[in-house]
Amino acid sequence: KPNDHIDVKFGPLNKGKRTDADMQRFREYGLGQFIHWGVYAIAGGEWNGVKAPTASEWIRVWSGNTAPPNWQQTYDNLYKQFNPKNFDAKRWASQAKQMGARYMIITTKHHDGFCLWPSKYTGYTIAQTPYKKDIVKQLIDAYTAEGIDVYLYFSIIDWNNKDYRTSAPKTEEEKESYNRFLTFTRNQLFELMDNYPKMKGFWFDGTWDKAWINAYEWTYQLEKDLRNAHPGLIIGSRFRNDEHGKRHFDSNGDLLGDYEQGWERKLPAQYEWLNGNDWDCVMTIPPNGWGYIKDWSRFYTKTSYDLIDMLMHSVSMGGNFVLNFGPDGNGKMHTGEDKLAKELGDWMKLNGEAVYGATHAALAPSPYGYYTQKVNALYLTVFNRPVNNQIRLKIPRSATQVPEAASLLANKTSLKMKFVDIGIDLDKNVYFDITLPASFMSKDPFVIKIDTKTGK
Ligand code: FHN
Repeated sequence: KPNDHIDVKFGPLNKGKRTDADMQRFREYGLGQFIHWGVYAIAGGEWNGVKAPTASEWIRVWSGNTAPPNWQQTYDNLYKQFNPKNFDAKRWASQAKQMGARYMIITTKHHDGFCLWPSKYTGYTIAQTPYKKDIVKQLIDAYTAEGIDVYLYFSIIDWNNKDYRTSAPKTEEEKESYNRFLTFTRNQLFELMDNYPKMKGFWFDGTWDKAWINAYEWTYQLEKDLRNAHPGLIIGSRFRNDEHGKRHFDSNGDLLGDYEQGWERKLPAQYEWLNGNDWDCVMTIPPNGWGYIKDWSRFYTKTSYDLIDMLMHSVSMGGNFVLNFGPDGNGKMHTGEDKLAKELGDWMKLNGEAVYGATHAALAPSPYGYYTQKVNALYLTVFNRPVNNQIRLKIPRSATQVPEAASLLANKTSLKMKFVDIGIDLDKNVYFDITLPASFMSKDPFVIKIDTKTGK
């Protein structure tokens, strides 16, 4: 936070954390699913066997000497082939449920401008494809029926709209054109909220262009209007900036929106960096690339171990972890995604209690893994099992929750736990040793549940 207070007129609509039930629900999701789906799925990151050196959903702007001739024209006509015969919204929703996701974010429109819903404000939509049916509606219905909340990803960048621009408009003509674009954007957002009243929030993207940044007064008003029209609506920090061009946080360091949305393919190393804000981490399975990628053999893809590590890292710091899926042009998930969803789901079935509704524990980071906490329970997800099988807890004397008993969360086996006087910093901390039975083996990270009671 800067020391000097700066005058900001177009900062957050409300400062401080939201305390309403919708936001509390968001805070407790723990695990989410992101889905990037659009006409780029037909290409799958390559064309005629040549792999594009870009993220798969950016393939339209594939340039250089590997790009096929007239590539953008080819891309812009792909929608005429979009006919995902294997798409079954209920199957996706059931898979997400099995995986343990509590919310899902769907790309209603990515940077290419193609809309997965039949928007009346453009002709570049699902209604113009051979498939025709409204995909957003099917997904909202199927996921909501599974108890999974749906959020709508919406890209402000729209390569298909001739009024969209990156640089600030200068001439009168440019200003008029950009105003048309702003009205178009606003219309689409209201259309989405009207069409799909069950949606819980917008996940905005592509808001870094100068033209959008300069429209701060207009975006400020739009945020107000969106929130008024849809009580409880959740919007992250990517939507807009203040009048000094500051994005995510205004010039005084105050969060713009309900949660911090800057953790894309990265995680905070320290809890303190987050300033107590709500946040989400969105993550790809390949190193980068959000849309369908046919060939996974050319790079490292994350394992379920990696994903559980990132999930627990996020939840231990009070955030949600959102795993991205990029289905193919026929509506099928990548087989690698199917496998990971199953593995993650199996783990969540045993250990989800340490995730849902759990949050940051005010303890020093553990060398064994990650702490999460609820009222009267502390959870330690162990990734680094000590060779002596003794898990040492270091509890500050100032802690309001005191350990009482320990068990393995997955099978309820109770574990021996005893207070130990290790002879150092006793004025500040108390130590407990939990013994893991030598016979207990686990190929996956495992969770120790520590029942706690209030008191000293
Ligand atoms: O450019 C996009 C990218 O394709 C993808 O949609 C991610 C998801 O967070 N967001 C943008 C980059 O920040």
